Amino acid sequence: MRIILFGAPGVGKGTQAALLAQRFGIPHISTGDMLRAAMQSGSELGRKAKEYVESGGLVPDEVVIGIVRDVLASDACRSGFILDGFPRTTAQAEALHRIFAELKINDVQVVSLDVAEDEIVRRLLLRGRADDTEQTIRHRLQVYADATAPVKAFYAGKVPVREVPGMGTVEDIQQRIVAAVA
Ligand code: B4P
Repeated sequence: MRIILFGAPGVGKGTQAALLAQRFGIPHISTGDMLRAAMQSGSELGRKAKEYVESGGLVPDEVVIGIVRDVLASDACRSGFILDGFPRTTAQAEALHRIFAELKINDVQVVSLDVAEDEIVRRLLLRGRADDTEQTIRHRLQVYADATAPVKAFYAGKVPVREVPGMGTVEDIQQRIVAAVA
């Protein structure tokens, strides 16, 4: 099972990816989690990422593309993976396509989660992570509309794109995703 989980910030990508990873026994690759772990450890990657993550901007493409390539090339991803939060720009999607070709990775599906904007803001304010202030959330939603939403058009006609409504309980949404990728 090879899934790219796509959607706006706060649609529940991280929540659903963790459950899918458990269900299918495959790695959950979250660029957001990797960047936050790097920031916490104070590594060079973390120092590079900090200002972007804290303001709700996107970390430069070359930084995230490098870390994703290394993970996908690892043995752990041989039988599948869930990509959560990557790609977020068309340049990242193009790079990912080249990585798939290079590593001979096929059978990838995109699962696109959709949630109304008011509900996204409500969920993120409730989550209360350091980058979940009202101002940062609005900025992340704008960045999503400008830079990330066009990625879906990139995938149209290249790989199957499963549209899944992201409103409802976590369990209901999980069932919808499992049915969509079967
Ligand atoms: P991410 O870590 O990817 O976070 P996210 O998009 O905000 O959240 P997600 O959609 O995973 O929502 P979650 O399940 O947590 O990105 C953070 C930052 O990292 C970015 O702003 C950027 O700076 C940087 N970054 C990451 N990847 C990058 C890349 N590729 N390129 C450049 N920069 C990058 O759910 C949100 C909340 O809703 C949770 O509290 C959850 O409990 C709740 N929830 C989930 N499902 C629910 C449901 N069904 N009902 C009610 N609540 C629900």
